[in-house]
Amino acid sequence: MEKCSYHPTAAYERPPLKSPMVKRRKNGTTSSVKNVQIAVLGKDGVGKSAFTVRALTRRFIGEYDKTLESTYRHHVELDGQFLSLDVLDTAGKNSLEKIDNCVHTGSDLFFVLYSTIDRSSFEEASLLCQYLLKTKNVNPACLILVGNKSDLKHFREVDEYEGRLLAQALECGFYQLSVSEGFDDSQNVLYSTLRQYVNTQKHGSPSIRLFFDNVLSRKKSVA
Ligand SMILES: Nc1nc2c(ncn2[C@@H]2O[C@H](COP(=O)(O)OP(=O)(O)OP(=O)(O)O)[C@@H](O)[C@H]2O)c(=O)[nH]1
Ligand SMILES: [Mg+2]
Repeated sequence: MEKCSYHPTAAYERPPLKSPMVKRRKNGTTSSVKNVQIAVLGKDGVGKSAFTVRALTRRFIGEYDKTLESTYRHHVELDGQFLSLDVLDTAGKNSLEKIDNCVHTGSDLFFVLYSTIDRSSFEEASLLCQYLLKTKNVNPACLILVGNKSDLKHFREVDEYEGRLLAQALECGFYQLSVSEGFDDSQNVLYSTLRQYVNTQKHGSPSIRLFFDNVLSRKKSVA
């Protein structure tokens, strides 16, 4: 179901799309390619770059340039639908301008990360989510709260139920994981979200409540 290419490019310079994008299968049939713009947000150090690279390439790279903001272009085939992903891995201090930019450059999905060993990052994630939902009118179905670093149990400052409660209050998706422990949890978070997004686009928008009843009744924690 994955991957054809992996190209970090400069921040906010999302590559222009050729329209219409069509992919030819081996059997000669063609299928349109859907572009999905994704923004990864959260306080510095919560694991945004680690999550992005892990979900796209399975690799875990311990240290990243802290000021480097990158967009990764990646191609996947999911349930017969070709997707061209542009994943914006934000870096540095969050600002309203930066978040506005993510919205205005047309992000379809927002992953907001916090670290389970840093309560202030959870508070910042909460503010970020509220800003996206209330001020920027982002659909909660397009917002996913992710608690990272669940492997560091002895340093834990945010319990899983707190993340789940916040997500329920905001009606957004929620996962808790450890990016460092394996690639499958990060990929599950990405692909489950993409699958839901593509289905919603295909079959019309179900009610948000129905959507989150589905999401929240599935296994919430992949940790
Ligand atoms: N133990 C543990 N460490 C992690 C995990 N995820 C990321 N890290 C580490 O946390 C540190 C920060 O990760 P980054 O991916 O650079 O965080 P970031 O959010 O991109 O940080 P900025 O780009 O500075 O905003 C690195 O040392 C990672 O190796 C995890 O699940 N568990
Ligand atoms: Mg980073």
